[in-house]
Amino acid sequence: MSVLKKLFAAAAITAAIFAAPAYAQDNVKIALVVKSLGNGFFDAANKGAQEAASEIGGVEVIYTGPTSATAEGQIEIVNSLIAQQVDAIAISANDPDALVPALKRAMDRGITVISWDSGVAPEGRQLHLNPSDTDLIGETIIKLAADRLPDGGDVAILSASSTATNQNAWIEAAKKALPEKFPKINLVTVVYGDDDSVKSTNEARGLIASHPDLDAIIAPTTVGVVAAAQVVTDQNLIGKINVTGLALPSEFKQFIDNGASQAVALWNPIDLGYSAVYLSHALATEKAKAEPGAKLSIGRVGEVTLDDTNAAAMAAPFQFDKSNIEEFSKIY
Ligand code: RAM
Repeated sequence: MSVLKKLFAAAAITAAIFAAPAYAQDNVKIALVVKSLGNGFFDAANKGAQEAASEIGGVEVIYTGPTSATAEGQIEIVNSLIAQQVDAIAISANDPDALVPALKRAMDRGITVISWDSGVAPEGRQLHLNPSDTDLIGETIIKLAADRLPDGGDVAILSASSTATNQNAWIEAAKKALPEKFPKINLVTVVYGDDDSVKSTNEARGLIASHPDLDAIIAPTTVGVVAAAQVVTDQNLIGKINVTGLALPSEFKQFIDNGASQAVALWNPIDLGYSAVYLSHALATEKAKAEPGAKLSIGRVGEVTLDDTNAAAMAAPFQFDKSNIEEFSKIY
């Protein structure tokens, strides 16, 4: 290379370095805080989160959460993430209010905070990403049971924790849909398994023991639905009690195969984790602003529009049954 060419090349490199936005050279640290570790749904979301990180480049995703699904455990984690000076926190919250002070502290220190999957109150985050429309999910979980009960029947809900924002919103929506759209379905009770397999198993056993006429258990949690289907299988109640709700196909396929369940629903957890990281990065690097009406890109997944509480919803839930669960069980 001639001296002149070398000089030009050096100048071009210098120009490129200075032209690049500051964050392109930084390592943007995004913490994906989940309700609890050891939950396959969140492991799948983390897959998508890591995918977004490598697609964007210069991003480190820290996957973290408490060992059990409590707000206290998440508050401790948020405090340590503030001390570590991460750039963004994307949280699926165990409580809409209890986390607000800690998350406010994070935002006061310049950390971007979003919630996804299970939200925090608007004052504790910049935006919230719902996997799907709340009313639609509420109606879907009842419809899944009602479709198999043409003459009506008794159903019970086995939820996650009693403070989980997402499950509580879905249950409220389900209760709203019942009298209008499913008048023959009788919701006998709601119990809470805390997204813990052992507690969910015990709660499912308790439901069956105290409601001998139960026709269906609806679990709007991937942990609870597996526990309930296992109990129905173990107690030889297949054909008597239909288990349904929100399930991860890879964990639940066996219960569609053995008939403990006819059908379940869910959205793509990989896309959800991907989108949470995508949005966190856009806000943290000031490529996007969270404000009502804003249309925000979520990369390969598309785009979402923020409502007047800075919340957005992704796609409609997808139904899994004998015809397609095998195929989806290989993906998530
Ligand atoms: C569990 C969690 C999560 C929920 C899914 C459907 O894994 O409670 O928050 O979205 O179920």
